[in-house]
Amino acid sequence: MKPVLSKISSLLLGTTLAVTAIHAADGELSKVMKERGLSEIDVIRAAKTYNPTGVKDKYVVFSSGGQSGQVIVYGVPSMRILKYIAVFTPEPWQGYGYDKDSLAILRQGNVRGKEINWGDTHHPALSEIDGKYDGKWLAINDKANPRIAVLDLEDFETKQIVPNPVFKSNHGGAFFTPNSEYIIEASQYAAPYDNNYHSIDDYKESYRGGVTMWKFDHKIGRIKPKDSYTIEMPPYHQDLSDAGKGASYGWGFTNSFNTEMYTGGIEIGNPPNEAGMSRNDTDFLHVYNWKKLAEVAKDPKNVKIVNGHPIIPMEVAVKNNALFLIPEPKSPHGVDVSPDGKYMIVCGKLDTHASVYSFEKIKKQIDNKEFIGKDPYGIPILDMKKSLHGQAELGLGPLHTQYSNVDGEVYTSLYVDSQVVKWNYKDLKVLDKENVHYNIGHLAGMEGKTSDPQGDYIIALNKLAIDRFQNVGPLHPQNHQLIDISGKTMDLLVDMPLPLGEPHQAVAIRAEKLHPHVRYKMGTNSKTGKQHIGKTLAGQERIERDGNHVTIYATFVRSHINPERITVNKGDLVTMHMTNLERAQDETHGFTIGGFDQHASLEPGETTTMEFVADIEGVFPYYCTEFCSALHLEMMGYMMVKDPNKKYVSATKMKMKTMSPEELKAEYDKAVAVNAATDSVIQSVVAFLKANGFDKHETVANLVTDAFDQYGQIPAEKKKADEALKSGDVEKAILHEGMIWQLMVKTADVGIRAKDTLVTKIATKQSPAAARGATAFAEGGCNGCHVIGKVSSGPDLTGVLQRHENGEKWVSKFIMHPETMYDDAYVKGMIDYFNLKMPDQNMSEKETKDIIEYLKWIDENANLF
Ligand code: RUQ
Ligand code: CUA
Repeated sequence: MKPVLSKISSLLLGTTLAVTAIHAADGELSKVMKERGLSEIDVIRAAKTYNPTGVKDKYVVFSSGGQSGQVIVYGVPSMRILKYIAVFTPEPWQGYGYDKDSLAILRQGNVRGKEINWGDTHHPALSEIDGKYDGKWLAINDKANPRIAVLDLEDFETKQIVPNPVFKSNHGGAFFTPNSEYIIEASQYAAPYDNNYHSIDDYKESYRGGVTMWKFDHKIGRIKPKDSYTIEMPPYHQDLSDAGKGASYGWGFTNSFNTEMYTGGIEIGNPPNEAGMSRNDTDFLHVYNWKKLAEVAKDPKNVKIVNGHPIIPMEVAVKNNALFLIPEPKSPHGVDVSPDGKYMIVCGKLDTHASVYSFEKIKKQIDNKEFIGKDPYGIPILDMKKSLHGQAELGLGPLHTQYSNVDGEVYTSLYVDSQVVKWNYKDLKVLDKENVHYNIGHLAGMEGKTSDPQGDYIIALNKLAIDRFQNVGPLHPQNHQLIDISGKTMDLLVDMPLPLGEPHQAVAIRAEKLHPHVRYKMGTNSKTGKQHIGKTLAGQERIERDGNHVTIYATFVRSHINPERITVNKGDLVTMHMTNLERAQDETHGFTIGGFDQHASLEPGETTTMEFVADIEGVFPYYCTEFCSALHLEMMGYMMVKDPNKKYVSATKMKMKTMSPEELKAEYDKAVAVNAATDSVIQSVVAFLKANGFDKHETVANLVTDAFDQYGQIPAEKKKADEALKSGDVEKAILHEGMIWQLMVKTADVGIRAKDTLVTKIATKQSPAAARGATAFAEGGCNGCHVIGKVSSGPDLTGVLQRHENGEKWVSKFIMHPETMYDDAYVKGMIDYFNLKMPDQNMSEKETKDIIEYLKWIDENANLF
């Protein structure tokens, strides 16, 4: 065997399985490699990122969705997309912006009373405790209409949008402070704080930059605008920010460009912005003590109120020794604080260096009031050289930096060179470079900006994809590339096309830190987390009319919507409260009424409301939009809108052949008999579950609860069937019996899943050999004919070792050389019965031995199959 194949196989299969599997893999693997033109290193990279079905990722990434106004969730290392979360943009799948409750969240983002239905998301941020991700909340900024949104990681939904009352754009947000006390939002393009016209000639006087510190309530996951404040800053274009931690806890850092305060005018013959804004050799890193300023802001004397929001004027911040500037190489981009908070790395797009600032050196100058001067607004300037730990020459266009688990080791993106550079910010040495395609912007490390970076991988978020993917027209997908950083040198593993927005930045968290739930407490408004006013339980469904306001309390459960007929008058305001009564995992129902631009997604236990004016006459089918069950298409009803000013004549009834009483009775008897038979299957499953202590296993117990949710509805249905029969309405009785059968099928469906799960939990543990045997049995195709516990296209193998004298030998021989035994009387009989011959599956002696062990394990657990 080729050594590389054994290496690959052990990667793919784990060492215990390697030896057996190699036999199968050797020929097959080289064949596939040849056919697909894959090199050995390709296969190793594939093995490093491949997740077999059911296997989950180690990290979860939250990426900004750029101009889509959404958040994209995917896994690492598989790079499989898990979800798009609606944030600033209506999103129909989640019903976001289409039902009343989510629309209320979207409308929180109105700017000056105007509806804004998109956003330019840049920087997602995960909440932190002690500088480490806690997996509770996610915040993200909208650069275009300066806003911050908060998402709850218990259900991955947007819960709050907060517009900035004074900024006209932002960029340097969202960034959490180390204990999620605040979320930092820095403005980008300086503009007047008020909403009035100010001539561009008054730029220096009337336009301002700034940093808003949004107070965050970590317990409930909401920004508290009333307790928040903004630090006024000069009309430089503030850019990215980061919060100090550890040694620099309490401080914030925001860099800037256009300290020239250039205002363009290309149309009147002035040189363009890009020339005027990059004229100076240096711009300013803003250093501010947010902790102190939070106290300062509490005294009304210290703030001025603009648009109802407190601003700390620059002179107040300066007087309190809480705002400073340090020169930084021109047009910088990222400022990234080290895990211990002692250093901040600033990269300048137009400079080949990364500048490593030392907080200790900065603090010393601040404490000694040692300044080289003041800017035009009176803010003290520190000496750049005295603030620097040092600079490292990295390459062209350095932008952003991420930290790793190795002390001093960092990764920086090089936009112009299209590279990631690995270097050491302590000794300032470059260690390795890796090419990416093309023009990388941000890069995302695994918890790479926390005080506990994990290393493992770096994701390159490239600005251009060019020729990497199938051409889908002039608008190309985005390209995220996964790089393995666990070795001495970097290794680019895989490309992922992202067909949405320009994802600026992404943050990655260990998957084990996330604990999302699978269902809501019954009747929850997911947007508020509280009980919904429209919560409706089974039996409480109703339609209420108050003047021309019709309120419907509806429930959803596989496979019907209650009510199924709604008649309203043209012009009525229709409020429909909908509760998904399901407890079963992933049993979401969707809801729409055609023609009214309405859609809702109802997760198990959720209640939501849609509201619209029924302003057109007609008949409007409504239905469940999620394929939720075998009778999903039947999950429908009609809304009929009548014009109150019109007279309607009912149609002449058609004459159709009806069934005779005898035929009806026969159908009824059949329905009852089928139900009795189905029920006995259910009872046998129930007996099995009880006998094997199902309630000791939580997942099984949950499934059984789901099953009994359905089963519990049967007595009421039976009562209706019997009443109908008694009153002579056999037709109706048949329909109720039919409903009983539906409920039984749903019960059995979940019940059998519960039984299978229970079997895996209580069966004796497989020996390594038996486990290998199970794999060989499945992969060798034995299960095509033999189903354990059942006679299928071949005999049941439970007890097969006991059926023959010298059973193990007999079975081994039969597996390895079946053709030599076709004349054996028993085998002959079987061939006749099944009309099939046991084929030679080319099992090796080792595999055969393992299969025998597997068969022994089956016999040990025969009672479970
Ligand atoms: S940015 S490519 Cu909007 Cu974060 Cu740097
Ligand atoms: Cu409910 Cu489809």
